[in-house]
This record gives sequence, C-alpha cells and structure tokens, in this order.
Amino acid sequence: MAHPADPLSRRRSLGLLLGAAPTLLLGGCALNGVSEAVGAATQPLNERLEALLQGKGKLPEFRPSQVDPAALLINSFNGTPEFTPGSYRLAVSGLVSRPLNLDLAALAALPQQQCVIRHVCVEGWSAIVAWSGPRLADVVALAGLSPLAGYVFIESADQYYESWDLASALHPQTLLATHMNGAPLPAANGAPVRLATPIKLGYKLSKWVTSLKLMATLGDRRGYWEDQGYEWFAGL
Ligand SMILES: Nc1nc2c(c(=O)[nH]1)N[C@H]1C(S)=C(S)[C@@H](COP(=O)(O)O)O[C@H]1N2
Ligand SMILES: [Mo]
Repeated sequence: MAHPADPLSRRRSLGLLLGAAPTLLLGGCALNGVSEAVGAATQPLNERLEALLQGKGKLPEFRPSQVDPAALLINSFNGTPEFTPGSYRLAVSGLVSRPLNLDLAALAALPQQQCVIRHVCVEGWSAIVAWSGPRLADVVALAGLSPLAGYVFIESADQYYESWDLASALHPQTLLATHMNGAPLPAANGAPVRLATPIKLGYKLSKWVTSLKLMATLGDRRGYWEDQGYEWFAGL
C-alpha cells in the first residue's frame, strides 16, 4: 500500500489560520497552559490547535439510501486476522476504576448507535458507510474513566496500533462498530469490532480492535502510520 505524504492542504489551511488569528490562539493556549503544550514534546501542538480551531461539533451524517458499499475499498497493511466470535474479548485498561474484558454479548448489551458517515482515506478515495455498535464513550464509562486520562491507546489483532485524544474518542459520533451497512462487520473490514467516526481520517479508524488503554500522556508509539510521518490528530 502506498500512502502519500501528509495531506498538505490541511497543513496549509492550518498555517493560514495561525497567521490570521494569533490573538485567538494565545487566548486558547493560555487557558490550557501554554508551557505544558510547548514543553511536553509528547503532546503534539496540532491537537490543541486543531481542537481550538475546529470546535467539537457533530459532523454531517447521511441517509441510509446514500450508502455506496462498492466505494469502500479494503485497506489493510498486514492481512486479515480471523476471530472465533466466542473467544473475542475487548480489554479496557489503564486509567479506569474497573478494568474490563468485554465479550461480544457485553458490547451488544450497550445502547446501539447508527451513524451513516463519509469514510475518507488519504489515498484519495472516500465512501459513505452506515456503521453501528456501541459508542466508545459508553464502553469507557462502563470501565469508569479516571480524570487523569487524556489519551486512548488502541491495539489491533494485526499489530496495527493507534492513539487518540480523549475528546475525539468520547465524541458522540465515535463508535466501536460491530455492524456495517446493516450486516455484521465483514472480516476484511475489521470484524468483530472496529472504530468508526466522521471526525477522523481513515487511518485513525482501527479495525480488529482488541485493547483500549486510557493513558495520561502519549507514549513513543503513536500510530502505525503516524510513526512513519503521518499527522497524528488527523481530524476532519
Ligand atoms: N487494524 C487495522 N486497522 C486499519 C488499517 C489496517 O491496516 N489495520 N487500515 C486503515 C486505513 S488506512 C483505512 S482507510 C481503513 C480502511 O477500512 P476498510 O478496509 O474497512 O475500508 O482502515 C484503517 N484501519
Ligand atoms: Mo486509509
């Protein structure tokens, strides 16, 4: 798979906004502690800047009739791991009061959310997809979120890994999808559990998720593609 370099247009528009709105940025940084943001090399400035500039509103959803199954291309760096449904567990650990090992029945028992959104891959394609499953926020709430948590580290069965800012992870449109376009998730698309959201680029949307770890800071491993130069926040 040949992923191109970072989406340059985003870099450029961020640059323009930075030039145009210095007062706004200083104001926002002061609120959160500029020394913390600048001093912590582990915390990309992009995160605070982009969160500030884009707000945290809901992104558009589509009608189920707009779903185009053929437009969603399979994009996997390391094959397709297979699960026997009975043996699947989702570990929720780190900065939580009750570490969990959830089976599929436990995920199905949570409120189910449907979200028809546009999936955008930096390789130059996009597709409208209907995802459903529990909200990531509901799974984290079940485990009892510590106020010290700021990030989620996500591991997958194919050795893919990702890290997200907590606000994006807990966004109401961020799901742990178990179904796609009205049917159980196909193996190639991440069965039995994958991330889905309209607020992040495709490479943030881990398939075959096996572990969510709540963290206070980012570690050295920020994401499979991010560690090769891709932008970490990857917001839409
Ligand atoms: N575990 C895992 N998750 C992954 C990937 C991967 O290779 N492994 N590829 C990412 C990329 S680049 C994209 S665009 C989407 C593709 O999802 P799809 O194959 O269901 O279309 O999955 C993302 N999640
Ligand atoms: Mo992608």
